[in-house]
Amino acid sequence: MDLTNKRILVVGAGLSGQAVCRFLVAKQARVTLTDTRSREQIGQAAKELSELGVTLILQEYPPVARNQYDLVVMSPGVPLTVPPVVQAKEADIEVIGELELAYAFAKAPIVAITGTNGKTTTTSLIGQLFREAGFKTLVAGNIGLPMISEIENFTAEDRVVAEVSSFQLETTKQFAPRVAVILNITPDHLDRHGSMEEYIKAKARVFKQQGAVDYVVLNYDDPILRELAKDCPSQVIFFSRRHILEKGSFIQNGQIVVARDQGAEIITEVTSLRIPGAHNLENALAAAAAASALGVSATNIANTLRNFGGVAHRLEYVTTIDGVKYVNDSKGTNPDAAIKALEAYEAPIILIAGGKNKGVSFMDFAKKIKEKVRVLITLGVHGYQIEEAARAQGFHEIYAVENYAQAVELAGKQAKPGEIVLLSPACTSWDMFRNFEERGNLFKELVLGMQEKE
Ligand code: UMA
Repeated sequence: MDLTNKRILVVGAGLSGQAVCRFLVAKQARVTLTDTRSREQIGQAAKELSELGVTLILQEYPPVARNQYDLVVMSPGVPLTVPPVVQAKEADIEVIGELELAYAFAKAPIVAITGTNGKTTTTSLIGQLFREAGFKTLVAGNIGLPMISEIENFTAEDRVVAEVSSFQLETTKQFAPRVAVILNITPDHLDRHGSMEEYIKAKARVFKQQGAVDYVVLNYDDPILRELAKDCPSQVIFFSRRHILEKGSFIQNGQIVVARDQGAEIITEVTSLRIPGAHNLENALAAAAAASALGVSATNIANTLRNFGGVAHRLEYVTTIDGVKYVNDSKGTNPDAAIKALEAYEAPIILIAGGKNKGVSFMDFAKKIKEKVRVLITLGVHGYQIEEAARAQGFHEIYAVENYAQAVELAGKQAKPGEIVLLSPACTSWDMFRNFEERGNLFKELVLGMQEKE
């Protein structure tokens, strides 16, 4: 892709848009960046990008007319219904996302991980699998580092492990990872995609352009994915927590097994994994299958699986105070993720939940609350919806609070030794915070502050 002197409009001045602008400037493109935020809101980056020669059009989108731009590059969080996209399509101007742009410059084989839940953990784990097997590895994408900012530093001998979201997949064209992984698909982001069907379609784009030499790793236990397997142009490798498979990764006699054409190999005992919960076992199975497909040995896989301690904000152990364990699962931004968090523990749970709902039902979450939770503390703009759903299930031990300081203090007072205080909001953080990291960090700070006061 020759970008020299190309007139390119970048939409969204967050992490993704800023990285795209820097890349395009380095490629001598003529770059315009637009965002609904103001220069002050964008801060230092706006100044730096201006100095690099990027034209900034802020607090409004520029009109996009025929022959005005050669390309539009979208940030994942900007819906494709915004005027610049609609106008670009009318004017026959190509619209892609950062992921597609990065793909055009990628030389290393890419493992792309998507799914409703478990993406970040699995991406980190696969990254660690390759690194510990001796590969120079880039771990990037939705996990927080835009792929475009590093992609050219990796050669055909290296590995790229990318967490990809349905938002990023919506704007792909040629994107064809060497290994695509779909962990699971349950309702999420329906406010953006409009329907479950459209959401599934977006996820399926991860393998649509693959060829016969590529692999797609799919969860055999997920009926949606078993169905999708029929449409894959690449070689399907299933993983399963419940079934023994002829080929793929699965559990047999308490051990993780990877079976390939060359035969089956025992990797390690399920009990040797440090990451808790059945869903993490699925993440480990998927990671083992993907790493094995790209040449990581059974011994190396076993060593990494035994070492891997998980990622921040995902069932992250914070501390124990007076026999009460505090766990930060701020990344539990949808009901399914929060259900999995609740399922990961045997002890009674004091749950802090709520935030901004993404247009999904809390009914199944409420059923799990009834089963696992002793006290529910709700907050955020849609906390009341979780409260209503829990009451409809006959659960009434609920307190609505206004902020995180109140939530943590109340949780500390309510919890008894042996119990768990879990932040797993089932909602995004976007009503109160910039992102789930900020929310999780505040939770951890408040918990550790409480410990200091002891
Ligand atoms: N904006 C507009 N118009 C709009 C909406 C947003 O101009 O209609 C502007 C905002 O004012 C802001 C910018 O767009 O300045 C934000 O862009 P963005 O939302 O794409 O966020 P980035 O900072 O670029 O981060 C994105 C991903 N964010 C989303 O997909 C929402 C990050 O994933 C990702 O880590 C980053 O690129 C690097 O690749 C975060 C996320 O929440 C973790 N992802 C969702 C999830 O995991 O559920 C999909």
